[in-house]
Amino acid sequence: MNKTLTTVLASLLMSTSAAWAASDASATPTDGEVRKVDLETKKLTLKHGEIKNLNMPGMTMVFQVKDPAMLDKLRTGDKVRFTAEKINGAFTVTTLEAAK
Ligand SMILES: [Cu+2]
Repeated sequence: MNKTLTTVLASLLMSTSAAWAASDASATPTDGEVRKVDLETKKLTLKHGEIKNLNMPGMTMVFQVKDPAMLDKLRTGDKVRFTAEKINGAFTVTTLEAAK
């Protein structure tokens, strides 16, 4: 392998891991639609777009919520904007607001 190519590959690797580190630090808001609100188990089912900081494509899935009060005003079919993070191994909605 020639030296130029090695340098290019090395810097490519570094910028990729830097991007990962940055995305771990800050959650990007994602669009979602409420599919189910479970007040008993404090869980929320969302159909969501790509969640960049979790490296997750769009899908419908169940989330924990950081604050159960988030669930109070939600109804099935509501459009929301939310951020999610992995907390203690569980995908957790950390912020949530109604989408306009
Ligand atoms: Cu998902």
